[in-house]
Amino acid sequence: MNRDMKTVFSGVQPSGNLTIGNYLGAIRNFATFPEDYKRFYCVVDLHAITVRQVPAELRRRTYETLALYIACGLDPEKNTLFVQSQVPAHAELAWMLNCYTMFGELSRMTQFKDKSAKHADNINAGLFTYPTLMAADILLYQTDIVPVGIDQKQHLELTRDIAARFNSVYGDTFTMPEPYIPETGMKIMSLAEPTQKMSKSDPNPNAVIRILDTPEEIMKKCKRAVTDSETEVRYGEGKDGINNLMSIYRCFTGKTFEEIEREFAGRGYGDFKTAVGEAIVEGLRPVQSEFAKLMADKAYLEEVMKKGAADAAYFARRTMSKVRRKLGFIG
Ligand code: AQP
Repeated sequence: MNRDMKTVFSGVQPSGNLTIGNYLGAIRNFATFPEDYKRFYCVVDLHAITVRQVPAELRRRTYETLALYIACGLDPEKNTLFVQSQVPAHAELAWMLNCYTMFGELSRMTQFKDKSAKHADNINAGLFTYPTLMAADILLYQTDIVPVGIDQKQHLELTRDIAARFNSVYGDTFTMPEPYIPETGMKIMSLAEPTQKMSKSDPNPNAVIRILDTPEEIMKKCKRAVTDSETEVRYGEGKDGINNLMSIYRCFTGKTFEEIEREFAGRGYGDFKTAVGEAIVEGLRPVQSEFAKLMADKAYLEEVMKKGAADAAYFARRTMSKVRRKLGFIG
């Protein structure tokens, strides 16, 4: 690979049916990088097992996540689309980087704190070292740019700290990655508790709009979304529910907050919620129809995975041979 060429890496966990948060904060933006960038997009199944998964569901969602990548505009001929567990170098580098990551650093990660609270009966070591695996994912490909939602910013900063630490001991080994956080759709919030992030593993079905929800489900969830006791569609403090719906509407329509406020002046929340639901339904329609076609052809998806894994493994090997040599491993 020509090092003048910028490298992009990102991933999504197949840990639940994907939400419009995953779509607006991450996947939709993956397709915006120009063709002269080397682009790796991974289904990060190793990350998903940090919380208990039902194996058959994990397998199904792995296919689905890959199909959604393609349905959202990622052409497998132009992007390296692959499944993390099919490239063992991710786990190998993660182990090595664990030895260059401090306990105190991992203890400060807010995702670890949040997920430990949610899964108090299963606070496993993988949940704790999740960010080191994420660092391995990114550093393995000498990544320059990582498109993620703002919730992942802290992990990105840790990745940079780990890379800098390793480079300072062993000389220039890893490229220093930069997060790419989109201005719109930075953080989509739960429809039931708009101060919390919308998460695909949220057990409350009304909190989350999934990319594959039917139009009826989307309309129903929008209508039930928690708002406030006012009636004015206005972006402002204390209006978390409305702010979130306005952000979603903005992402799907391209309108500014001022335009949205003008559009719904004097019309109340009912009309606004209907419009938000319709914008989501329309925005997702082409993705859903492409997804259905792709899921009907498993053999094609397997071919994409295989080709993607081979391509990713080629680049991963180059970094691994450098890392192994620097650490003093033989061969
Ligand atoms: N609510 C969100 N708003 C904007 N971006 C979001 N992302 C996730 N939720 C939102 C972005 O989606 C990408 C993939 O996320 P992930 O699957 O790696 O894990 P996550 O951030 O932990 O996502 P979830 O939906 O909350 O999954 P679970 O419930 O399994 O933990 C990331 O780029 C993330 O920023």
